[in-house]
Amino acid sequence: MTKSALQIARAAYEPKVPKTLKGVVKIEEGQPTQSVSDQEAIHKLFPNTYGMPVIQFVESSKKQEYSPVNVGVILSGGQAPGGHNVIAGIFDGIKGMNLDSRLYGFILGPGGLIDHNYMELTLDIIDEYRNTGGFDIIGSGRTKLETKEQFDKGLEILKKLNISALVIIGGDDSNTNACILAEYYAAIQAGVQVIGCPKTIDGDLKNDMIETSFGFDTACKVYSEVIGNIQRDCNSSRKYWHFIKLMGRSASHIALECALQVQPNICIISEEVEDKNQSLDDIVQYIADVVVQRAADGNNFGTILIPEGLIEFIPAMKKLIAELNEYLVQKEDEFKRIKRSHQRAHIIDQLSSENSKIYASLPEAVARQLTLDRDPHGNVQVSLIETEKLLAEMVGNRLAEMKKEGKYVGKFASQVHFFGYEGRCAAPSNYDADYCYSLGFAAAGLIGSGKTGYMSSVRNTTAPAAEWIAGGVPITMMMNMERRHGELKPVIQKALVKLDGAPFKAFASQRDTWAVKTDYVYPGPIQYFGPTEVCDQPTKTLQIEQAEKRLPIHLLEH
Ligand code: FBP
Repeated sequence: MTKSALQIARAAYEPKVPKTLKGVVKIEEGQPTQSVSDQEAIHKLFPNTYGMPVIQFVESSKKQEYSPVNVGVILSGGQAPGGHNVIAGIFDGIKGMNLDSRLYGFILGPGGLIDHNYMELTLDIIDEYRNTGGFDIIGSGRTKLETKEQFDKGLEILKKLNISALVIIGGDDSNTNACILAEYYAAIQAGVQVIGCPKTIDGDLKNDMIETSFGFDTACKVYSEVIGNIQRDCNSSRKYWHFIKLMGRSASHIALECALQVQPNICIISEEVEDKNQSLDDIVQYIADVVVQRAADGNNFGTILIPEGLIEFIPAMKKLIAELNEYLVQKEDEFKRIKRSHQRAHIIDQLSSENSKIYASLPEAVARQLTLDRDPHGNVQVSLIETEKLLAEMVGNRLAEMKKEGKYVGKFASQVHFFGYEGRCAAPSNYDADYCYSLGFAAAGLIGSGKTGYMSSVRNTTAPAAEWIAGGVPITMMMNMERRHGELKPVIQKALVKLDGAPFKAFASQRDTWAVKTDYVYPGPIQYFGPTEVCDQPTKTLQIEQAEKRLPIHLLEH
């Protein structure tokens, strides 16, 4: 296989790890823990794995003997840079405990466990993938591991391969399921430990104990590089407004982090839109006003960051989508019989007056997407809505109205972009390479200590890697009860952008200046070799959050 010069050089990179993971290590257990809320209900559902202590690895003077262990690993959900290093960390960790230990990878996600599709990961394979992006070493998938039948089917292959520990690398849902699986295997005394690992570029799996999910750092750096390039382009030609949608599913962490890195003219934060009960019209007007203001200074260009999940956070759009879902599910046949060219008018006629007004105001293509692109349950697929095009078109229309009213004299031309897949498999930044390897190594340590129902954790990551704190957090500690598909279920709380959190406040305190001034920052590409301030910086979000823990907030805003 031909490799690039960077790939070859990068293969030799040795991830930096916490001091406490290097030599002889023992575990230190904290106090018993509680779930974030609904303690009684969660305790009842997890009698075997509830209340366990937080664990930290510390240096030890006494070398411990370990028996060989066979471990299985699964990559679950969307790709995130660093997954291969988690696997390398697990491999080196269990081999370090006993050279006869073995690692098996289940192919294409949780489905591989259920379908008994696996491969052994040997040193030559692991070496091929060290410090590389992607999940292609074993592939990933979105099958949900949640039923007893699946758990039992999985246990068959685990028993056959003599696997006594399974590491599930995934987001909040996959780790919730890892916790349920750990509890089930503990309850039936299956002899299989289950350990989770926090992955997702979206950055929404984090809490007091988990500082960040891996992949967020690299993905945001890739998007910020490209947005920076776009900003230089638009500051050079001075003729386009760029509408840039960024992945992140519901949460706006990626958009916020990129905004902190590049200082765009506008960044919309979905959580704020919901909190302020803003309508689509409010957002359009806000953007149009900034365009008008900049045009008055002769600046007919700019950048606007839009989080992927925006539509679902606009309360009025949510209501419209709910009514559309109901109508389309109930009257599907009637709707299908209507001529395509008459469908829009028909929907406008059927909806309540408030929703009908909003629907009528949407550009033709988006209105069509709302009624045609539906999932197998008949629901509108909100994620497919091209919000960047929707906003560009609506802002253009609004500006034309404002021009007629004599309120705007500039020129408006737009370009649209969507960045997501471009960053999910990038070669991990030094931060992600180090963080992931440490997470994997910590997972091996948890296995060696006989733990189950834990998520591997590495904290204090804004300090030099040697000072990072590695250990494990009971997954039940992150849980609460939430209504999902009409049923109350125990789940890990998803972390959305906190409007009273320091990263949002840092952004909010500067956005009005960024809107009118051209105050762009051009972060440039991720650097893998060079001075530490260039190569090893964590995200702005993490730096600001960690600083908040140390300083009173009013000192952070300036
Ligand atoms: P995970 O939550 O599984 O890590 O996936 C993140 C993500 O990249 C989201 O940002 C995005 O909405 C989604 O995956 C896209 O999914 P798919 O890969 O199935 O197109």
